[in-house]
Amino acid sequence: MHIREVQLQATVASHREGPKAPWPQIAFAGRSNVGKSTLLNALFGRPLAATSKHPGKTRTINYYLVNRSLFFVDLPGYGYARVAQSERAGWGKRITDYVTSEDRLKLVVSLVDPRIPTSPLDEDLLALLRRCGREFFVVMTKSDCLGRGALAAAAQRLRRDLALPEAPLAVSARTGEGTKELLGHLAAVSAPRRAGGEGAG
Ligand SMILES: Nc1nc2c(ncn2[C@@H]2O[C@H](COP(=O)(O)OP(=O)(O)OP(=O)(O)O)[C@@H](O)[C@H]2O)c(=O)[nH]1
Ligand SMILES: [Mg+2]
Repeated sequence: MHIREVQLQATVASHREGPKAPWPQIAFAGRSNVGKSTLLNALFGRPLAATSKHPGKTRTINYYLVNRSLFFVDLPGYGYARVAQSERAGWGKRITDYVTSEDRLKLVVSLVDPRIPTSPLDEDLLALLRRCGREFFVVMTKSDCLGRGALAAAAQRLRRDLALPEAPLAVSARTGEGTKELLGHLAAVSAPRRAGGEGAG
């Protein structure tokens, strides 16, 4: 997929207040600080999404309209300890609500940090996605921060712990590693469905 055009279309607290357009949505989910917003900026080739070295930057659901035909959705990060328990529970509910009830959601890109032990929060997200029958694609962020051997070991661990059919894709917003492959994977989702395929209408 080539991103010719992108703009921030909506910033909302709940997906129910999100854009009404029928375009498919691809959501980016992961723990706070894993690099969702930074990866989106790398894919866009422009710093549209606000990022921070402190966790808890993105607290709303942000919709980016790509090529006037597809939304990339930047979700609030989960697992950020330094917010009130009530707000954390609220985020979990909002993400769960979005994932379980948004018809236009076609794919969830699940971002995981290869530098830390497999997170139960990431396991929870994948369990939710599997329960709802959602398509997902796992990527390891910040690949520039690990040596090749450590990255390969993390990929095997995550594949095993998260019961993935293949090793997660390594990406880096800093070096650009994996971003072309990721866009290639997303293109399959955004391509118009053939007649008779699901998702028509
Ligand atoms: N070295 C390196 N740092 C990265 C990379 N991607 C993100 N970061 C850093 O990680 C920190 C968090 O990035 P964000 O994109 O704000 O993370 P987020 O997942 O959107 O976080 P929340 O909005 O809190 O959920 C920032 O300091 C980024 O510069 C990467 O590929 N390589
Ligand atoms: Mg963010």
